[in-house]
Amino acid sequence: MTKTVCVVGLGYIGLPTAVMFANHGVKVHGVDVNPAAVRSIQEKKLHIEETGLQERLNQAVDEGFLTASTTPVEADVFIVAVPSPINPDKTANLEYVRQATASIVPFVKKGNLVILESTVPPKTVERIMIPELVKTGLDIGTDIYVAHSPERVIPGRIFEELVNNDRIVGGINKKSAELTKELYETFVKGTIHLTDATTAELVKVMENTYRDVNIAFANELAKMAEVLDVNIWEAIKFANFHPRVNVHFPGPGVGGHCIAVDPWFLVELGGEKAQIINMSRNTNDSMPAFTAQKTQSILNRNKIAGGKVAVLGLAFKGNVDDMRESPSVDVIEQLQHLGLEVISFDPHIKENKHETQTQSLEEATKEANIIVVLTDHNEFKTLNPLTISAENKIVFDTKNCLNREAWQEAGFQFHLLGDAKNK
Ligand code: SAJ
Repeated sequence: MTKTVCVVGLGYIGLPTAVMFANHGVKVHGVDVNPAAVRSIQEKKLHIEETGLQERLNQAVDEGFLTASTTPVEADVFIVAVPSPINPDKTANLEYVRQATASIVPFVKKGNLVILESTVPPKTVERIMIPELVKTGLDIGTDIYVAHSPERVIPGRIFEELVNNDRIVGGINKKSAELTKELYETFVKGTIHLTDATTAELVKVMENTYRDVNIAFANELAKMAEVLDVNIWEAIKFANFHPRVNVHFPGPGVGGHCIAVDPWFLVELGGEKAQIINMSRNTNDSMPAFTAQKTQSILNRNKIAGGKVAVLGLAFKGNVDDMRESPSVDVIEQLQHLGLEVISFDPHIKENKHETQTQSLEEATKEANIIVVLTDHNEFKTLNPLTISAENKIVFDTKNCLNREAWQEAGFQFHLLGDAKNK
């Protein structure tokens, strides 16, 4: 029997997931509280950038397999894929998860399956979702089934990873997990591993925390590079030739809605026990200030007082249009704090999302005393430095994404984050 699916939350994960089911012959209804997002989907216009999404959305809507509205409808399966951000005090904000669950309560019937996809602190299904679902009056675990099936895809390669990545599915009981596995087998080619809901919640948060801690290690080493008199990128490259070593890379900070957020869930739950996680978060959060200070010291060394900084890259990482928790925003704030003037450019951030933004690379660089590259977009990697005119020919690469020789040959003084051999 073909199931019907209602996806609540049509953002970076909900929309690709909805589209994927629809492309595989499942009738999907997408729900979002934002009427503009719903309208754009109905009109087959994208409110997010993702490789392959437009074609798949067109197909889903044209074939009549994807509809959207601001309120849920009855379905066999409900998938909740809403944000789970942190509050200013770094505690988890689970209000969207709670509200989304509450919104489906009037539509949930006997035999339905409810799946949470959002990344959440361990025990969220138990403590936030179940108390809402109890209000259906149905028996949880026998009348309705509940599972956590965290997404694990990387923005920019979502469709490839949705299909090929393994999935971890945690049910509140065995039947819930099995039904969820059966559903995702519609398009998942990776192995689907079954466990309980709390373990699945922890696994997802652990994965991102592993990355955060590893990046913090790289950032700590980058800060030490000058003392050690090395190029840390070269050192990491060599260390990673060891078959059991995989050191991540330094940068101007860690952004995005996942890695910069999820470890705080464990800090909140673990308290004093979560020391390494807490310290890593703080190390990564210290990188924007470190980057700004380094920018200023380069200017000082060149005897440039004050100064205009051209920031290249507002997105939190290369080749995406996502600015959530972007370290670039913090770096700019820190630069301004130091009395520097900033003009920023990002070919992936289309509208005016930042007050320093210009849509013209030329305008950003022409009067710059220093160009600071914060995001490793392909457009920056392949920039021809001969076409860049600037007040002073100084460039600071924080992502090791530029061709040093080409920039130096074009007359630029080249600086790299984590490299003592800047010349
Ligand atoms: N970064 C570094 N150094 C590195 C790698 C990344 O500074 O060596 C920075 C990036 O520039 C960026 C941030 O970290 O600012 C995060 O980028 P990312 O590419 O590592 O991760 P996300 O946030 O795009 O996606 C992650 C992925 N998790 C893992 O790889 C363990 C993805 O699989 C998850 O689905 C996603 O989080 C999520 O939604 O949780």
